[in-house]
Amino acid sequence: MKLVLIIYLFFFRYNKISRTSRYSFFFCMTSNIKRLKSLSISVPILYGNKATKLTAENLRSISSPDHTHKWTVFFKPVLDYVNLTPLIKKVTFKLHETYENPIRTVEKPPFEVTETGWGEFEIIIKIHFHSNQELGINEKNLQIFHSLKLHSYIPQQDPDSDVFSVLYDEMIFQEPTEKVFEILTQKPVNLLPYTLSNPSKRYQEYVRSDEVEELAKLDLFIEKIKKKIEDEYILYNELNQKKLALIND
Ligand code: SLL
Repeated sequence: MKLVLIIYLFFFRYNKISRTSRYSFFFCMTSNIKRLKSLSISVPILYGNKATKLTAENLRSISSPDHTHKWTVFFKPVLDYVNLTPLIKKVTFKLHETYENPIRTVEKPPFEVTETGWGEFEIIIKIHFHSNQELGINEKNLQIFHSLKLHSYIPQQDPDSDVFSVLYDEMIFQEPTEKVFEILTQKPVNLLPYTLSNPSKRYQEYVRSDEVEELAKLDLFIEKIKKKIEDEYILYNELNQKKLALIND
């Protein structure tokens, strides 16, 4: 179960450039409020779902007999102690219309919704920010699309174990107001050095220097695996030749 989560995180870190270009959020605005120029604050976030198969025992307590899973969809900062409540007014989760009151509103952490059901569908997670002048967040909400996952497609995994579909991303606050800076830097962890991997794509792509190193390591690893496959292939051909020679003898 933990392993699945690790694999997901690993996978999305590796694919981070494309993910981030799709989901990076920029909060920039024009107002008289003083802004900290040439500075961006990144808030690493996690969103996704956990799903548990309903057993005969806990099925009994549920009114709909066709429900097969219990699941929780959530949005949270990676670091539990990062407090986003001064910035976030509410988070809404838009469920499939087969659910009663499909738009669920959560006004304080934990920003999550737990339900039971039988099918997978896309959940729209909308983060609504406070419109306070001091915060200067022009973009008043941001939308994240999450595909609810109930079933594991990993053959090695026990089909009855919990399923996690958790994605990593970052909210990037560009040129934050002093207030936002103060809120997000109460703990030192939010200030990370950032390098643009491609300055011409300034608005699409942010890559942390340690991630560049990690990507380079992964590339090396991939090369090693490729080499191993090639060697195995050569060996296979040699053995096959020998086999054919023996058959012909
Ligand atoms: C599918 N396109 O067919 C999807 C729809 C809908 C899931 C999935 C309903 C829960 C309830 C529920 O699980 N909906 O009846 O309260 O797979």
